[in-house]
Parts: sequence; C-alpha cells; structure tokens
Amino acid sequence: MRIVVLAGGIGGARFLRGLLRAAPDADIAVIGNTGDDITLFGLRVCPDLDTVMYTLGGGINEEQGWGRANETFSVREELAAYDVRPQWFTLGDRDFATHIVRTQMLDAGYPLSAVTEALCARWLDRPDDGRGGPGGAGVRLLPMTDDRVETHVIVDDDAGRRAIHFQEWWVRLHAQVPAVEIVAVGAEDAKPAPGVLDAIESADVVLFPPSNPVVSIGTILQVPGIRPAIEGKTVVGVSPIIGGAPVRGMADACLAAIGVRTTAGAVAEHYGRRLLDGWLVDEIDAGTTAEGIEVRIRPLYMRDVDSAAAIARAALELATELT
Ligand code: FO1
Repeated sequence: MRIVVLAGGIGGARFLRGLLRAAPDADIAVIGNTGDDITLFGLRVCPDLDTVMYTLGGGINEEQGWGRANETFSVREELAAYDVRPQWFTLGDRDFATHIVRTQMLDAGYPLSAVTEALCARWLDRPDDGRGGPGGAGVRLLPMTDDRVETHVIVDDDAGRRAIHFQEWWVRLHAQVPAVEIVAVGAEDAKPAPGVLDAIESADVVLFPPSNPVVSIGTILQVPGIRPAIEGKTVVGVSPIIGGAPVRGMADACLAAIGVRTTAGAVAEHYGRRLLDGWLVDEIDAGTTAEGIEVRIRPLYMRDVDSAAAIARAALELATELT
C-alpha cells in the first residue's frame, strides 16, 4: 500500500510512528512542512523535518517532543556568554550538528530535498532494530518544497503592528499575542519538491495526522499544485482538536487568526469535502458532523506507540472503506 502523509512536527511524527507499526510493509512518503524553518546563527533549522526524522529514527527527546535525546547545551551557553541573540530558541549541541551539515550542503548548492535525504540516511535507512525501536525503513521524508517559504505572523501589540517569524510568535510569545494574520511568505511562488507530486499521484491513500491545520498542513496545501493533486485522492484526517481544545500546541490561536472555531467539526469543514473524505474525531466529540465528510469516532489521545498505531489503523480502515 502506498501512503502519503502531510506532517507538521510532534503530532505528525508520533502519528507516523504509529503508522509504521500499523502498516509495516507500506510505502510511506511524508510531505513535511518547511514553513516553520528559520535561520539562526547562520544555520538553517528545519524543526518539523527534524522532529519527524529524530522521532522515527529513535533520536527524539521524548518528553519535549522536539530536539535530541541526551542533549547537552555547551554551544548555547557559549553563545549566551557572548550575549549573542536570540536566546529564546533552544538549540542543543547534538541538534547543532544537524543544522551545520544541512547549512553546509545548502551552501554547496544542494536543494533541501537532497539535503533531507542525506540527513535521513543516518536515521531512516535502517531496518527495525527488532527491539521495539521505531526503525524508519520504508519512509521517505520529502520537504514540501525546495524553495524558501517562511511563515510570518502579523501581530499588533504595544510595540506596534509588525510581522514576526512564526517561531518568535510560537516560542517567545507562546502565541499569547493575537495573530492578526498568518502568512506563508513565498508559498505562492514555491514549487513542490521533487517527488512530492509523484508520491501523491501514486498514493492509494493520503492521511492528515493531528498536525496543526493552519501552520503545518495548511502551509503545505498552499504550495501550488499540492492541494489539487490531493483533491483527487482518498483522504482521511485525524482531528487535532479534542473537546474544543488542541491536543498539544496552540492550534486554537492559529485557527482564531483565520476565523475557524476550535472544534473537530469546524476544522473538518475548513478542510472541506473536496479535500477530505473521512475524519476521525475523539469519543468526546461524538456528536460531530461535517458536510459530505464521513466522521468516525475513536479514542484519539496518542499516549504511546500502541495508541498511535490504533489511530493509524482506524484511519487506514476508513480510507479503505471510502476508496
Ligand atoms: N519549541 C519551543 O517551544 N522552544 C524552543 O526553544 C524550541 C527549539 C527547537 C529547536 C529545534 C527544533 O527542531 C524544534 C524546536 N522547538 C522549540 C519546537 C518548534 O518550535 C515548534 O514546536 C514547531 O516548529 C511547531 O511545529
């Protein structure tokens, strides 16, 4: 079975780990959001790609959901000693190595898709370790585009109306300052990365994990060509909203910026029936309906790999039924 998954960071990565367990023989292509990418200290950082790569490769900091396990922070401390800013974004020593390799390759002229493939050779090109480790074999991680797309947030506070990078809004301001608008700068001129449209074309099913519908999946869908390619496919999504609140992160602040209510049904209708065929909602949202979309009720908290696998299995079953 060929599966395409559109993924942001933590929610997408944990869903994928479940999907690998639920469908170990599937050919899985992940289209990763790059709108969160940021250049810091001269290094290109791709948080969502790295979160997927580290999670599937067994190198993620499990408690945090992002960054490396067993991390140290010597470089960060040294930068702070020089009073180098910003200091609101934490990069660990092991993580720095990833950004150094990526930036060297980008500077040498390799596109982000080739760089991502090279980085993933370390994390994903290995069979399951047989000890219950995730193993990422069978997964191809493709950035949504090789072009530069950066999500910026227009805020209006005491310092005045201005555009700031998404990470500054998310990490420094904790999305506490209301977003007037969220803009994926560069998206309209971006081209899907090599392999993206082919993967969608040959997919039996496309899955939307419980990733942020605005700044993760929404950004991927803004890359010209991706949405129309997906519209022709059987698409099943997992609600990132349970009982009127995001499972994690601050998706409610992003939904407010585009005038969508924070409910499982409103998010399904935001995607719309042209895109979405099936939608999984949690038991607490049992009354949810969405016009033209088949809604199924399942426990949606991803407590561990088993519960993530059960959700992935339910998504695949619904997709098979709707195909
Ligand atoms: N999230 C934070 O809340 N604080 C951080 O300092 C932070 C650093 C960071 C470094 C590398 C990385 O890959 C991710 C990092 N994240 C951090 C997560 C990230 O900002 C967001 O959660 C995602 O971009 C949203 O998907």
